[in-house]
Amino acid sequence: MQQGPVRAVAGLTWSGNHYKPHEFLPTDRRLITMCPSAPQSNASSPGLMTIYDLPIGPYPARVRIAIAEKGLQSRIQFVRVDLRKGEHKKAEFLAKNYSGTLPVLELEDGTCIAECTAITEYLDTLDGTPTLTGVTARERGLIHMMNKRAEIELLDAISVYFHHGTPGLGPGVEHYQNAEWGLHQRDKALRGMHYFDTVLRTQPFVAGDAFSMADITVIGGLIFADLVKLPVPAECEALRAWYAGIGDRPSVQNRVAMSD
Ligand code: GTS
Repeated sequence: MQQGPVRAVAGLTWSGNHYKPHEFLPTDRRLITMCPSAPQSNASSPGLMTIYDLPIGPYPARVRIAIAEKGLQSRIQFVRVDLRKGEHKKAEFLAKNYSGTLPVLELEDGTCIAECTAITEYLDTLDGTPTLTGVTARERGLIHMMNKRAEIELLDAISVYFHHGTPGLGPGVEHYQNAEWGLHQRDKALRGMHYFDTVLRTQPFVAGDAFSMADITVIGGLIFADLVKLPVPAECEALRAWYAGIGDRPSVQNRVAMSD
């Protein structure tokens, strides 16, 4: 695990416990793995944090949207991890996240926080004015309930479908697949879409009257649904309208480009 402050330096590649020079110039950062993107701020600014993720990933999207909603871009640098190469299952990455999943937030002191909900909670309370995870006990209870429901009934189900019911990340990474389980989870996700449609017929946002972490998780689910070509059923009109509207938020629109 990395010790001491993280510093993004153009032209350097992370090599386990230090940065080493690239053997070629990083003209196309998408070709460079486990490599920091250009820092969004002066690298010497206090509190610089690192997100290990993949720009187009649905789970990474959750944290990227939260970062933008909180206006924290200037305090984050991104390091790309290549899932198809299985970099997330290598010892170097597992030392940061035992579960071998993206994203991971690394603090300046080397502390690593995995799991989108935990990362979002951390970022949201960083400035003492949470806007995504609720303030009152009632808000927090409802947001966490709906967030977990969005994971179980939608996003995680689609993820299982991707990894089991489709070729997933490919034979080099997918060492066990159970197609029946994958298709079962795909059907669960479709039921989940109908559930969230019902919710959004009676309230503007997933956990009530305000945009929250729970909305972000449903967005992550629908981003993943797009990737695996699992369209929201036409009869889910409220969910489709909500998704169309929420897709206009700058945090959603700019999530992939955020690390360019
Ligand atoms: N419970 C985790 C969280 O909430 O952070 C799940 C994270 C997760 O599954 N992330 C995906 C991953 O690492 C990233 S992405 O598919 O959305 O890009 N998948 C790789 C794998 O092997 O599971």
